[in-house]
Amino acid sequence: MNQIDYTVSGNLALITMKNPPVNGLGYELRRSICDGMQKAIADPTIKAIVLTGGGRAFSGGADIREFNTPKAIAEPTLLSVIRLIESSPKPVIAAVHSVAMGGGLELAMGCHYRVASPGAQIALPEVKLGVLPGAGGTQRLPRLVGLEMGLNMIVSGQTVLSEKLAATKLFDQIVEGDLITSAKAFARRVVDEGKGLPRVRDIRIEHPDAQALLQFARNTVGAVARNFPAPMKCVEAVAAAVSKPFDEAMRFERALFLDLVQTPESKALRHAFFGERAASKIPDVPEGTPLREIRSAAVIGAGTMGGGIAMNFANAGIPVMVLEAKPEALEKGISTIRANYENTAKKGRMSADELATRMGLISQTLNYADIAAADIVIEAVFEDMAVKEQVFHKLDQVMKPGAILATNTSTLDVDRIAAFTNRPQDVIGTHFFSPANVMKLLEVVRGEKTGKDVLATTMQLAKRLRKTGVVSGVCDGFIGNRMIEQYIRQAGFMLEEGALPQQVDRAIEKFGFAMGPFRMSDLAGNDVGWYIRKRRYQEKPDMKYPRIADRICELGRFGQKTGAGFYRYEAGRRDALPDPVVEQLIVDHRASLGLKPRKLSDDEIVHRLVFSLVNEGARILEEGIALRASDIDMVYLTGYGFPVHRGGPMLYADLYGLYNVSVRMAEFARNPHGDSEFWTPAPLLAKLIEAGKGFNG
Ligand code: T1G
Repeated sequence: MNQIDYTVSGNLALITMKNPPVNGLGYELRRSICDGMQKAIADPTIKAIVLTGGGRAFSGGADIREFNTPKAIAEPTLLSVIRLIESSPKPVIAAVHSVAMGGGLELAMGCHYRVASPGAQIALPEVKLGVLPGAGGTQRLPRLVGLEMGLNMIVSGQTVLSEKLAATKLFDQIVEGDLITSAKAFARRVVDEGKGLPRVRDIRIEHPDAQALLQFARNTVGAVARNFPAPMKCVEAVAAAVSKPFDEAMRFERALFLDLVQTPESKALRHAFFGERAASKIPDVPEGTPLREIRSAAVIGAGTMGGGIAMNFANAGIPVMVLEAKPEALEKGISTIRANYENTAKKGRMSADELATRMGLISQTLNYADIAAADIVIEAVFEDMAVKEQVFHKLDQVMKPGAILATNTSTLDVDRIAAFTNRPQDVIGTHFFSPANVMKLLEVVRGEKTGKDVLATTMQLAKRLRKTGVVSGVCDGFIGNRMIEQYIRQAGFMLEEGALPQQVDRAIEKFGFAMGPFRMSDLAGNDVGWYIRKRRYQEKPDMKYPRIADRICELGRFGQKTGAGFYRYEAGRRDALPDPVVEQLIVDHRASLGLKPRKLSDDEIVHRLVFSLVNEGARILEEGIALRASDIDMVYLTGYGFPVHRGGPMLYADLYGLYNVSVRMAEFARNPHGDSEFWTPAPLLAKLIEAGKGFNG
């Protein structure tokens, strides 16, 4: 009983779960609840039992960490705990507060009565983890809140606040004030009035046309959940609640759950759940590191990036001042921000008041003196070291002591930038991804001298800006861009070997990427990559590089912004249309190399692209640029459109099997054209294969 408190008051027993942080229903807690229940049932002086959660949650559900381990199915399973409660000869009253999710809500629904505080987060979010409620949730929730609401909550995983469910059978009372006092009073009334032992399983689901509703749900889910099997199985489990006897439907639900929990999609979603949380943990920066207060911000540069960055602060309610060198640039930047907000408002996603509030938080200036008092300043000027040097010299002179000086550079050396100031401990990289007000990823680049408090403050700011902050060390391209460079190289080699842009893009988009490399390049602007490659050719003259992208740029085909790139674009449209000019250019280029084109399979295309990320990611990991493999996955899931149902490049490699990855890499290395040296497995990869391990343990 070490994970509950068991207290008695009068003829009531109070069982309080205590498994911080969220009373995850792991084996120990399940065991403890059963022990507490048996004790109360055996005690003749106890007439009713109140069950609640200690700390910040009633219960956040099953302990996801136990999934796919023996503990998850060790008796008493959650099903057994709920069965013990439901069959109790004494009434069990759940006192629900803060969070009752997943198995936590299922536990409450197994009780005879439920009282709740207002504002409690109620959800069956299992579908977001690639599974479905596996302890009766699909059978009990529709019985308590109605078929339509139950179906919607289970298929979407959405959270509903307890008071919104006050009119349903889910809660017998929503109680203001002290929950436990009210729950005990309710329990005493149950006993005194002999209100009996109502079981949710005995409630009949009433609906005028259940089959039509279920068919509508099947059609809707089928259309949107192509890569995820769980939503459709949620519908089928709820359908069983309508058509099958309770116990048979429970067995059906359990079978679906056990099937889903083994799927790669569920493993990917659970990996992302924990990966998002792990990313904010920095081994040598303790939890309690004092933070600097961020009450105001400044952004240098009102271009696409600077404007987007400023919007992040306004969206978080943080006043931000935008500085530009020229009035016309400043004017253009601010009007672009306003236009973005107006566009959102036009779509009904922002009210006029909200728009005014956001714009009211954004001020502008041409004068550095005006930003001196800002708590953080983020530079988003041209990606050129000389320009950065000018800006950081100025910031060093102007900014108040203790201000954080951040650079939005996407590849340049943050240590060199820090050295332009006398306060390198205050300098950090905050690499936003375009469009900065949309993309969730924020690479937080830790310089050699960046202070721990500056790092901790910036990571906390990432959360306030609703970004996924991932710490990167200093190297060319940090984590994401360093890996994507290898990905783009392989894509270019494959054009030279025999593929066309549309085949490469189609193959990787079928794998699940939001956009293939050539469509992505046309969108971002082919000149961006061209600028970096020119630098690369100087820095690494021996590095083997495909050259078709250069040929495309030499024709001024920079992509959508010039109406043509790897594809052609009709005026005012963004559809990427295959272009015979490009195909001829590729044919001519192959001939100039003396290359006889060959057929490449989609499988080769996909795995050369993905495993190029994996091999470079392994090098980044062993160099300590990334703290953990799941950080690399979070970078790709939140910044590069890697398919969520695959979990990120490193998890995909784990599930593919690292030995099998090395076999494919050996195959790619035998290809005389695709840079066989690059395909030497990174030492860490070889080590893990040797140990029979994966990147993620
Ligand atoms: N299992 C294990 N750890 C969990 C957990 C869980 N269910 N929920 C949270 N944590 C950890 C989390 O990793 C973090 O750890 C800490 O708690 C605080 O979380 C049979 C099969 C509950 C709304 O999907 O949505 O029940 O980083 O930072 O913002 O049908 O956590 O501190 O080490 O998110 O206050 C279904 C998932 C499970 C709920 C709290 N339940 N959790 O949010 O804190 S499957 C869920 C959340 C299931 C049954 C099925 C949120 C929260 P660390 P946090 P928060």
